[in-house]
Amino acid sequence: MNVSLKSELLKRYPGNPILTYKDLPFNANAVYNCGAVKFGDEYILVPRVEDGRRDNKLHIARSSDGIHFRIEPEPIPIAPDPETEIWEYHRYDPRVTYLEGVYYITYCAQNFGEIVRIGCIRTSDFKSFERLPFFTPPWNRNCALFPERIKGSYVRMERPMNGNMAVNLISFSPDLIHWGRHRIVELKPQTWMREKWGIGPSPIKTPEGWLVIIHGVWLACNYVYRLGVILLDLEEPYKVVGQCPEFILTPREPYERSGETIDCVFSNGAIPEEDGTIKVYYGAADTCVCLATGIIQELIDACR
Ligand code: BMA
Repeated sequence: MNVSLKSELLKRYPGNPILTYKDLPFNANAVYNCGAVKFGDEYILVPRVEDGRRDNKLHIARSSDGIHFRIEPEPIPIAPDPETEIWEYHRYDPRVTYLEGVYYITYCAQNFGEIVRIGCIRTSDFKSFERLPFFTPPWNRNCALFPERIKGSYVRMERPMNGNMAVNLISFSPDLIHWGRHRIVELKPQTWMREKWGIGPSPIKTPEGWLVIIHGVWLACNYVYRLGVILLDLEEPYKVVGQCPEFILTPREPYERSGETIDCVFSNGAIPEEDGTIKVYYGAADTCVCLATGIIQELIDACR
């Protein structure tokens, strides 16, 4: 692979950021990293909101054009884990997947002791939400479901951690409760993702493979978060069939370079459109929500 892109493949919406703490009807520190999905004619974002105590909650934001969003003042009501009755203190980085007629939201669930694992809720109307048992054991902070079963199994990509070591896995389940048959997803390491990488939004099915937007982390004076793209095999999704060696979005604008976390673009929500474009919603500097667009075929070609 010897791609040299003429420019980054994602193009920023000129009116960025599209959501900031000023759009919230209460005192808050930041709003960023949102899950995203089309619900009928409506665009729905599920942003991470840091309130005035800097506690993390998940909210719903709605839009008719995918650009101007109205955020609901109350966080999503999430019950304690049905088995352990543990109620996590912070919820963040939600990923929304439409699967067999239901919207699943996987998110980071973190308690006072800083233990972090994946929680999962589901909804069919974005008004009432049902909680599933904890989706992973501790320590895990990246998890997205695939939007359909593969060979009869539910599939997810996840990233358990061991200290600073992280490994990306594809796991399978017969029932969304018991997970196993883990397979490692191995990329060709690139400098810009040297420290670690992980899944962004849930995978998008294309005729040429599962298109997966990822984030990659490089340690300069601080961690620098960038976005990239890979293509996974449709039937055996632990096999990487394409990888764009270059990043597709890197922090350049002031709202990406300065904020709560400097030099950070991070995405966990994207919406493919019928005209072949994709809207990628990303958190900038862990402070605000931004939008970038791309052309799906260009992303696939860059992976090939
Ligand atoms: C990751 C996650 C993201 C965050 C990023 C940069 O580990 O916690 O929510 O945007 O770090 O701080």
